[in-house]
Amino acid sequence: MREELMQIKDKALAGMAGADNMRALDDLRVSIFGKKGELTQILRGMGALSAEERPVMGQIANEVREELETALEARKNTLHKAEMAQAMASEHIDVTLPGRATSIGTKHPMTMIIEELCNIFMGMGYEIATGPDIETDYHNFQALNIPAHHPARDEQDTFYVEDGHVLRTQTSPVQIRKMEEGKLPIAIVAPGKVFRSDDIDATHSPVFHQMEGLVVDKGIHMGHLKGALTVFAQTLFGEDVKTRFRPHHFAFTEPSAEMDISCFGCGGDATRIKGCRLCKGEGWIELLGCGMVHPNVLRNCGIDPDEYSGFAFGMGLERIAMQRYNIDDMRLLFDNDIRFLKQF
Ligand code: 2NM
Repeated sequence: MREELMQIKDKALAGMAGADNMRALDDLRVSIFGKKGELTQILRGMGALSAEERPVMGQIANEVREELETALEARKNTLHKAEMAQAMASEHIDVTLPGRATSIGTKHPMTMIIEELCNIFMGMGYEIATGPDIETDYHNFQALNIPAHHPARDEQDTFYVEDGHVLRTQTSPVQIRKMEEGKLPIAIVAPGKVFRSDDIDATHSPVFHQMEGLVVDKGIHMGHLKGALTVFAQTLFGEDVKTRFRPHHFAFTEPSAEMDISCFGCGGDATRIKGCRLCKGEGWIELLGCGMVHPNVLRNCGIDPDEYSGFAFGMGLERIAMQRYNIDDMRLLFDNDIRFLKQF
């Protein structure tokens, strides 16, 4: 047994010296001291020895164990230090490197305008309504008192898609759908994309944005229209802004008008600032179209025009964004150049 113990010791010490990483050293530890380890087996066999031999062998076995444990610990420390040193050399972090910036997005100017206008109208008690971009010919034209072959259909240069559908040329079909639901009174604004087959230039795009509004109740008249739209204009452009209404024609309203606002560049006095860039010397800027909803339109939606009346309005949003943010070319709003967009 003494022989065996010496052999185990020599082999273990040689093994430790040869173990060049913590993993190998730990495997070696298990092969010596583990449950089935060589030294463990020997110590277990002690019970079979005679009473004289047991204390002698026991002492030798304990000395061997202690010596191996000490050697193992020493080797462990050496390997640990070496591994740490290597990790420090290969994994060091250069804390002086500049950090990686996260780029945070900004709102698109059109989004900001839509939110600003929605907030103004919500403050006046209107709800926001939306509808599909692809509409039936009925909702986009016929219900709005624009029959087949009406010149408005040519003017608008509509994108026709398959079986009786069009890309909506205004957001009015949203108002039609709201009236068809039959819940009265109604006070809504409908912001969204509209589509017209226009060539692209600094002031035209085949895709642009509109916001239209609709109020239907008993006793609604032109005074409500003028009051509501004047409050809207003054909230958007400042309370000194004046409005004026010029007669116009739309198929879906009667009477119809266009609303101008006094120029916020020259304060409405175009003679004060010679050649005012905003109103081109007019003193007024056209802002929107409006009118009293045509009785035919109400009837088309199942509303009795003898009982109810309403006003409606519509405006292009790109022009408002361009004035608001001093942008001189509409294409900039659609190019999606981050360098341009993040300025706002
Ligand atoms: C405009 C101008 C005038 C309008 C009319 C309707 C509806 F559905 F109630 F008939 N919605 N929007 C309207 C009226 C739109 O845009 C320049």
